Amino acid sequence: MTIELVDVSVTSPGRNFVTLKITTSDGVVGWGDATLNGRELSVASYLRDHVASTLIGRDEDRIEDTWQYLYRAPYWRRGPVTMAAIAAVDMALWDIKAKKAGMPLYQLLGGASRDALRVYVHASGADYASLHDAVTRYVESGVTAVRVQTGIPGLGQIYGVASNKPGAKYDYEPAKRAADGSSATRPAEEEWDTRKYLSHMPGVFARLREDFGTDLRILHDGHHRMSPIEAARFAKDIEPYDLFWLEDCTPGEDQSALRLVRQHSTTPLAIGEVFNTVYDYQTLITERLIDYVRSAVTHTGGITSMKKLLDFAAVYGIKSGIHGPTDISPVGMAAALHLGLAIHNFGIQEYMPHSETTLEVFQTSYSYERGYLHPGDAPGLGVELDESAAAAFEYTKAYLPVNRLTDGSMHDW
Ligand code: GCO
Ligand code: MG
Repeated sequence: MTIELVDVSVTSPGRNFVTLKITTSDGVVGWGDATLNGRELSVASYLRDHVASTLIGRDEDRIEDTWQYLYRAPYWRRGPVTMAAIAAVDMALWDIKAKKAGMPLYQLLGGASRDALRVYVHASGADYASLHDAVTRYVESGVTAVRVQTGIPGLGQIYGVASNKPGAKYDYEPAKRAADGSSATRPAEEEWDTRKYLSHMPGVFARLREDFGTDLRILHDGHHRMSPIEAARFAKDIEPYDLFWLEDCTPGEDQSALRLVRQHSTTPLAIGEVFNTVYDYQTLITERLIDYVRSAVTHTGGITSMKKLLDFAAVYGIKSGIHGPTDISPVGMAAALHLGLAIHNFGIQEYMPHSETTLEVFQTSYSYERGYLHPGDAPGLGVELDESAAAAFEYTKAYLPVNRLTDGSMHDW
């Protein structure tokens, strides 16, 4: 059979998502996630204007060949827009192949290597008391790993700290619409001071260890804000608190920065949510400068290339920590779950539950229970987009914030 229809939908059930639908000549439908937070329409155009017509008539079973065709055809390789577009096609084709086989996708990837995927969730608070409450709630619900982010005295709203609105069901949504809910015209601006952050955070980890003991896995995201020497010092200072990982301590472009961090500390390191190919990891993996690969399946070319990347990492004893914030759609999340269930070098899965509105539009068969996720046993990826429900939520532009240092200079957000 062949690919007959390729459709792109941009919908905003609570937040924006770009979803690819591929239909075969015998009517099998596959879904792919192409959401690139804050730059959604670029990927939608890439798929609609430059990819869709080239797929019509191709054999849907030739997944590797289609991946290579899309990677090589434009001449301009890599980059987040291109790799998110390729990822969406790749996911949709794996979805179709597994549906045709009548199996959940993880079976085609080698079958389950574990019963379920351990997740980490996001606990945050503007101050220690509210962070402590958030961690307590999660621990009581059975969660074994928490990512902790907290407000820094003297700074306003910062990355990773939820608004803590009463009744808020999910933790943190960094892409902002305008205050009245309509499309934003520009990013919000936040203020940052690395010195204040570096002097505050070790004390927070010390208190968490004291209050929650040694079993709890504690993770933290530096969101690319430290210089190499600042990160080296920080990773060394926090060693006694035994973090599961320190994520994105330095800017992602500079792979060699992590050499300096590694020379000074045994705090495990994770990086990669802004990466999009295996080449972004070449130095990091071959020199064993990291412990966890943080790429999203959605931003790294899909299941085909993520599987190769993680197999390469496995040779060096490096594990997965696949990106799973709310800006990865339920389709992208399902792809991460099937892959994570199948590979041997699974580390942990990030889990930030989608809002109820999102889950009315995407029907999912994956399930969460007491700190673990399972992709479910529906054939394929196990996620279907309800197109008529999706049509009610028009695209609404939202931007990720930007950061300025206290003297007004631009800094990494
Ligand atoms: C994470 C990430 C996210 C990103 C977001 C940007 O570790 O989950 O840092 O919170 O900020 O995905 O779109
Ligand atoms: Mg992160």
